[in-house]
Amino acid sequence: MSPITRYFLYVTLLLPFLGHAENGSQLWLRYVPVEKSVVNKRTIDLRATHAMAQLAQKELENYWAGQSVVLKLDKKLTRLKEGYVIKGNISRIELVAAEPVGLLYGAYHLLRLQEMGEDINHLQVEEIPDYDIRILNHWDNLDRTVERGYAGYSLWKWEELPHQLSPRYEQYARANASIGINATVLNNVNASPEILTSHYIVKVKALADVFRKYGIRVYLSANFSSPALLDGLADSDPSRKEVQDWWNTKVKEIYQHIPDFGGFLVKANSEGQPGPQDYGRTHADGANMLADALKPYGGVVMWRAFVYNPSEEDRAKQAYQEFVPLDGEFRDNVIIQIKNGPIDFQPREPFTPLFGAMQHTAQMIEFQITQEYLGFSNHLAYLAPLFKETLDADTYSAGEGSTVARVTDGSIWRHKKTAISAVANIGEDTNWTGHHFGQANWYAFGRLAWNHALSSEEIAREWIHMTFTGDADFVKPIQQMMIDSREAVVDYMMPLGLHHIFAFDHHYGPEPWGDRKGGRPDWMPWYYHNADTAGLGFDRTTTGSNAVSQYSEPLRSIFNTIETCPENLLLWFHHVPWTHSMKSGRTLWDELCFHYDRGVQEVRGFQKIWDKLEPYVDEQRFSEVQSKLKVQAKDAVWWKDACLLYFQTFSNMPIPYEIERPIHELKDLKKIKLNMKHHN
Ligand code: BDP
Repeated sequence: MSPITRYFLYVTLLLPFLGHAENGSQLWLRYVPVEKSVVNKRTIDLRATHAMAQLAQKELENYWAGQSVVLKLDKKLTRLKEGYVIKGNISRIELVAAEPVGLLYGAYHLLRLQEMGEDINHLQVEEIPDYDIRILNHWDNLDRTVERGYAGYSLWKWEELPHQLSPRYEQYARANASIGINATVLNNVNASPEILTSHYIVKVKALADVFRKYGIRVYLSANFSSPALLDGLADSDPSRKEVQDWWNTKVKEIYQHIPDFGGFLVKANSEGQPGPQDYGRTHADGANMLADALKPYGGVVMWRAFVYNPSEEDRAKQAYQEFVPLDGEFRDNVIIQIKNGPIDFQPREPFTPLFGAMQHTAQMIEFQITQEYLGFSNHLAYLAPLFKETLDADTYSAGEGSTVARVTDGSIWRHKKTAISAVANIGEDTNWTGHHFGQANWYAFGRLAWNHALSSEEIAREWIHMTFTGDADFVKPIQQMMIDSREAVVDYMMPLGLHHIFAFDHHYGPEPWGDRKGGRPDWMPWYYHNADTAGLGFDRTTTGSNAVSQYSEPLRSIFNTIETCPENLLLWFHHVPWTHSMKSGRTLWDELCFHYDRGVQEVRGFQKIWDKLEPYVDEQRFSEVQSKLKVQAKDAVWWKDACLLYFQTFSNMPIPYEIERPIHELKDLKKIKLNMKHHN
């Protein structure tokens, strides 16, 4: 190669990655193109013709700096599903999959090993995904606002589609494929019926065509009243033939454009959305109607269990009461989509007792990656520990070891398809997620959907290596900070099982005193914390709302008894006297104060860790994270002062002298009204 060619190669290929400031737009995909000298020495030999296999080959051609690789398809290896086998020694690697997408996933596996500096000379890998459908839920509206989205407008530029394709569509698909995500719901569960018009279906098709290259199937949230709203049917009663026919025709139209369309996600009879109960029908009647329309094409209905009504009944019990009696009535292409906790994506909840309680119905988890209740994109909160806490929780529904992961991944009860979902935190922001560390939560969801046995530590380590650097002096403290971060948020917002004491509209700041005139009681903080002069917490024991009865033994008794109830869920299940003696020997009141203070101190600690590591991080990302940590530190003090000063009006006990004094007055904090309007 002439010096001029070499220089040219250097400038075009390498410089953009070396000299330039980073802005987070590359996510964890900061692969460096391989040098020509390497390319000459190794081959990426493809023994298949499928376009996705070619894409796998291309990714390795461009970025794999190791030995030669041969990629093969072997359709007989069905046990691998979308997974792969990698075997290799110092001179040659063989990557085999049953499906073309398996080769793509295998290619990203190799690149991850390379990025992390792992041994690539002795490879014996077999990877099989734990769930068939690994899906993101976008709560994106057609006007490009994003419900509970904190990273700018929606990525989907509906007004430009189908003619113009933003380069970000492909980048999005590639990022998902690199972590094994294979499906996406494009629109908000509070679904606008318009998404099902012919006008929008061609736009959806344009996106589906891009995503398909990376093995990603498109799903849509469907508004249950679409037949009436779009085409003037008298109603959308699922028992009427005309309504079923409407859906059959609509589904046929969708599949004409999108032959691998995944199916529908439905929020019905929940928070004002229409549903089968409007006509005296059940959730099963509604879900089955859609399932029947999708069945001939292999489509799936993801029917949400997030239903509750203002009533005398504890909100935490309602999904179980509604769905358990319907077990066995759903078609086999219906999966019930259940939020990890029984209330609503709080910083900490016990798992929803519905998990494992319906043995004849497929169930899937819905996590929330977007931080609606964990400080938006302002707070650093690594969510893998939260996801793991639910996945690893033992439901005891089929005896010991029936974890939420195992009752949903098909290993205890076989169902046709298994799935796992999460509400995305992605938007138009340059760095995709608003906070650079928000990327780690997208990454962690994908990795856990692929393999729920991975540890939070391992996932953090991978992400840090690929997103920042592999230098141990950086990786170790940042990994620790990430691992601690979710608990820090719990501490300064809602420790010991407190929940939903957020400001009414936006769910960002504290408003434990909140009480909207005429508002639904089950949207009011006092409904959840029940503070009075006797104590604090929601009594869900057998003498209270009896929500404990929805859990299998021995959990029911463990939760029911104040002495055995885990302290991190104490106020979820019990109304506890202020003077109750905690395991530490402190009173409940003192313990509460210590948790709030610990949360504040931890965030201050994160600031110190981050500032000290400035030399390891590029300028832009360093200063952006630094500013966000400042906001988080201020917010943590705001939370602590608001909650302690307010609860103190009930406990009438002093804040222990060891902890920092409040710097706000309760009356001033009560006046704060953030302009972040949103329906609850
Ligand atoms: C709540 C959100 C609301 C969503 C709802 C849901 O506040 O915006 O529409 O969940 O999941 O967490 O349907």
